[in-house]
Amino acid sequence: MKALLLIDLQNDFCKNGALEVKEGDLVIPIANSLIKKFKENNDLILATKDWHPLTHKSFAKNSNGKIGEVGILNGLPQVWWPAHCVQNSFGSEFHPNLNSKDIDITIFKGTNNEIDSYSGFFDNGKFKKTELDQILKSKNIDTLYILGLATDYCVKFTVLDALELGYKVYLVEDGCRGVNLAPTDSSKSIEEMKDKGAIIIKSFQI
Ligand code: VGL
Ligand code: ZN
Repeated sequence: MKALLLIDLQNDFCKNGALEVKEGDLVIPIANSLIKKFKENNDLILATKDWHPLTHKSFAKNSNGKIGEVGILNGLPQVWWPAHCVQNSFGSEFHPNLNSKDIDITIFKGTNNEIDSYSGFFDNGKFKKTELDQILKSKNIDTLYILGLATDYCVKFTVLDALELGYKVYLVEDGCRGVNLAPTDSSKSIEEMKDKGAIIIKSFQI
């Protein structure tokens, strides 16, 4: 069985958001068209939400870091981000044009102040698992179609963990956009996902 997994389609990663991803909004119609297809086929639709407390230590201001620079948070390398996706804020809501009523299950991540969580499956230290893997297994899902924001962080780490956990993964390339702290970060991420076994496709092929 297959499922659609939408990564962090939240206001803060879209136009005028706190951690705006260039062209982030352009993936919303692509997500909606796939939501429609999966719904028509009775396939499961899941989404992740980045869901930080105001006091999250990935925020530059909470760790005396400089936005965009890399530091260390509890022993792990950490990019310092502007405050974003604060729990229950407007920025943490799904993009208003996303057909979120057809999302069956939402997984919240990044809730622990002390560690960031890019992947929908694990925190960045792989100390704790979210409920995502158990949910997928309980519904006999072995194949994931993944898209969202941002290519070089949450999409990438979700895809790599899914592959390690044994899922067949299709990355919907036109449904992703990246932060690109360095200009080639997104294209390098796509190469890495491909090298590790992800099948790179365009939405029209589904
Ligand atoms: C993300 C940076 C910080 C993402 C989340 O959704 O890719 N990136 N938090
Ligand atoms: Zn975050």
